[in-house]
Amino acid sequence: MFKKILIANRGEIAIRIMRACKELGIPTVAVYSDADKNALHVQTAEEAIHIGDSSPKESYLNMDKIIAAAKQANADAIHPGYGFLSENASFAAKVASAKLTFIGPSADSIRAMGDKAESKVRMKGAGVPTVPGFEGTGQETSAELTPAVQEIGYPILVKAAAGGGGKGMRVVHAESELSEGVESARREALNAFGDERLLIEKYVANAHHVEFQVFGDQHGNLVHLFERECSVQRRHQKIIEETPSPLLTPELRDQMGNAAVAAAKAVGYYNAGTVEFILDPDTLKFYFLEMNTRLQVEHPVTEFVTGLDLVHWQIRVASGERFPFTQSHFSQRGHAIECRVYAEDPADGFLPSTGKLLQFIEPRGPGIRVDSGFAAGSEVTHFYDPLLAKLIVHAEDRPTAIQRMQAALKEFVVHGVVTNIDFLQAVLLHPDFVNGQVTTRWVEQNLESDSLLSKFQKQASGLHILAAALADLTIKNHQSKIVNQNEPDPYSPWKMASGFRN
Ligand code: MV4
Repeated sequence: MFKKILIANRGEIAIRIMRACKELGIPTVAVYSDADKNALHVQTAEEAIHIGDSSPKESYLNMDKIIAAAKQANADAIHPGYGFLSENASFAAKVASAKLTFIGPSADSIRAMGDKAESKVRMKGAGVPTVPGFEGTGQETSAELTPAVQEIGYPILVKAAAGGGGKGMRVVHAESELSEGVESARREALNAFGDERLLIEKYVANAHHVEFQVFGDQHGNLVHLFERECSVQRRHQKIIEETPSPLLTPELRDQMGNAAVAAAKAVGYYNAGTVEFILDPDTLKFYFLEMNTRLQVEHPVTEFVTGLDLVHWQIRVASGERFPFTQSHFSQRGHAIECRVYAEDPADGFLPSTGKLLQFIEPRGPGIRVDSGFAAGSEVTHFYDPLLAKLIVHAEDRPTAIQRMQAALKEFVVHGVVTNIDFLQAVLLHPDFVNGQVTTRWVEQNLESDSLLSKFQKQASGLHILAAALADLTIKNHQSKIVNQNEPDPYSPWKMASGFRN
């Protein structure tokens, strides 16, 4: 087993990984940028090494500085978390060349899945359903494309082969838009990825995003850990995730799970990964989209319903241990939902909100988990993702989980920055969500028709200023009494002030 692990990340995920290390008795090393010198992840680790200024390029994305820090601290493994270098095949390879263990899949698996054209060909070969379309050569002009596109039928989606996560995509509805759509997608792909290759697919409109967690060891054992429904998202940013998906039947779950395992095995996958599908709610046909070769933000819902600690096992299989469980060991117990609490303003175009957290009280109770990287007094800066916390609940069934989430969101007190908490409540209350009918375009469609946002427009910004001033006073009072800020204070003025916000 490893003697010491460096965590090449920040915020809630760094702290989540440190908890697993602590349980395994492995000391941890944090790395941090200028902006993070007082961050919680730095205080949570046994050791911390400063790696550069606040811009990610100079710190959390700097491979050489991170590897040097691991060497300096005498760590023998690096956990990349998600984002940053987690899906960078060169980083995984460099870590291995430095005689350190990358806690994740092989560099080859990362590379194979990073190229959407290559991965699609491999998936087809492995019998995994993919969206009808084509990839490859002969795409020089739209004249050459026209006959092939006619065969697929409009609407089509043009994607960058080097893309992923929705970057560089264009929907084309008719032949008259084809050349413009292809040319602009090609320019954008070249600009963003330095690679102008494109994929062309039938556009599956109004689909659900259903992904499967997979997990394997380095001895060929690989299972799936069921699905996560992630359709509540806006501009490719997920907002709410849950498991089980309200849409899947046991038969469909088996088919998709088997396809996910086949997809992972086709690239010799080990460690934690996620196979993304789109699911057409009318035909219940599903199609492979891409595989994310990392631990995902929303992994806690899977941990709740399967009882498996994914990070714990990531570390054990990375050290060469066998994964002792087979598929039949796992079942889904109850229902779990995750809400991403962002420091952003839904009433102002979801603009990120920065500042000092004057008050930060997380909900607690049976079936409630909060993964966060902040505490009262923490600074939210514009350098990093505005995710404040992940609020995850687990209950016996979906209606009870929704109620538990609503109650927990009501108890979550954040002052000093604007949050999306009221917006999350509005989604949870919406009949489309309650009925499990949300598709990937739902937030944008409902925001455009204004039914979700209208209640926030009225919320005058003056109230926030007043609230922040009051919170500042409260915090100073609390500090002088040395009150544990993790204990909700039943007499807090925030219990009353929160009435403003409804
Ligand atoms: C699609 C699609 C519809 N039809 N492909 C978005 C990100 C990338 N993973 C691929 N994506 C999509 N590919 C076809 N042929 C719709 C999406 C899509 C989407 C997929 C998953 C989650 C959210 C999404 C939001 C918009 C579009």
